[in-house]
Amino acid sequence: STAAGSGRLSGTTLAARAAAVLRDNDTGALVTASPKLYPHMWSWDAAFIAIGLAYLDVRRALTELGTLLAAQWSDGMLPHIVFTDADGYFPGPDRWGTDTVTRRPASVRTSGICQPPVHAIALRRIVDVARANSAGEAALAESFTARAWQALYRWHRWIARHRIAEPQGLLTIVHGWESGMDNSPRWDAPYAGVRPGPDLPPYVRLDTLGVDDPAERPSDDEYHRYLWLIEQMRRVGYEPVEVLATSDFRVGDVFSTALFAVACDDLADLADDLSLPFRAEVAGLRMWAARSRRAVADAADPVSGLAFDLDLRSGERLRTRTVAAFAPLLCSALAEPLETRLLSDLTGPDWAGHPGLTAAVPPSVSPRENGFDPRRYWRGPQWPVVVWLFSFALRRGGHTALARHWRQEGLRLLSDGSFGEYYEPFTGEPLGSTQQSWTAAVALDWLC
Ligand code: 9WN
Repeated sequence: STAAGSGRLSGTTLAARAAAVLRDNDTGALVTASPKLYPHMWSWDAAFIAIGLAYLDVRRALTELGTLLAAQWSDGMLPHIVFTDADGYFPGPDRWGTDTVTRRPASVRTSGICQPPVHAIALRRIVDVARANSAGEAALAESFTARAWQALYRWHRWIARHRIAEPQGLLTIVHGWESGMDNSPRWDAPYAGVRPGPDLPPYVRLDTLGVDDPAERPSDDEYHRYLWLIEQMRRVGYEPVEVLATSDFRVGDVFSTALFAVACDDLADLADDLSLPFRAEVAGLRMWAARSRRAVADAADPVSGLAFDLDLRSGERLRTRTVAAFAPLLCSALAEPLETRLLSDLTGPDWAGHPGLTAAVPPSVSPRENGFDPRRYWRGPQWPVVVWLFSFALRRGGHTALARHWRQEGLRLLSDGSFGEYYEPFTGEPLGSTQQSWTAAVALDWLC
């Protein structure tokens, strides 16, 4: 079933393999992010995984979102990791020290930070998939939505209350992990201001054991800073106001802000669509969506249209050219001619149109940017989930031909069937973890 000896699997075989990855990583209540490197549930992975699951079993997809929502803290925060009993990942729940935090539900162990708010986007997608499947599945998805809506709203309200930095209106992150793009060069300048104290408790990294080559992961120096930030937050009990006041890292993230804008509208649309009785909440969501979209537009360079993060501690604009700078395309933040300008940049030779690429989809950093590293994590490789987000947004924004093209090129990347976490852009080699659940989920959404 490979295409003419190319080592590429046919669509049917690839879909079957993707389904097998999700099945193999399924513990019953949750699908782990990957079998070896990440044996727990990650917040934004879970959203994408749920979309993939919807093509196999809508009920199971809804369970995934339900498991994540059951770990929601009483103030509304959705934690970035929901831990299983598995060992082998560091920092685990003991290091996070969240067991003493009473806002965490007693039944689960979690981390103390969050990740990009893509969950309402996923739920809306699942409702659409369910409706296309059958009346029975549609009813399941709709009744789940009616039950889960307020929890998702409380998650959005937590962000609006605690993480929207005025006057810029960007979504604030307090750790690179909250962006989902851990060691992106976006965060190099802010991390330079993170100075681990001598009282940082010792630790041993485990993540480097889960990959072929430690150079595919962040450096030790970066990890030291990651652990220091956790230590700072642990000391204030992850209390949101105190975290903002004490953290060495406070950045307005354009990519997360764009996703928040889309997610707020999607959650509001779900309420309207199902005639849920939440008029005031829907008005709030529409306002947060508009405010976030405006913040992304305000962060955009007036000539190039690229949107740049803002270091809220130093006031510095972070002008590294990473794929996140195309955030305005995710939420249609910019009017013409800037939108077209951004699109031609992203499809041109600095990005997806670079002549050396195996698959013509955007890498995490432009190959023409200083410091681009084709093998190291968020510093250059292509990430299927990011490609999926852009092609999904482009299709919604009416750029259907380009969306179709990226779907096809994205599938080219995945067609060896190993479901890598990320890919070397020039050789197409899968890097990091394999059997990565969200990569399999993205394949299912593209194929089904
Ligand atoms: C830290 C699970 C997660 C993704 C992130 C990705 C990576 C974790 C790590 O893996 O981060 O949260 O240990 O490297 O950067 O986007 O959610 O797949």
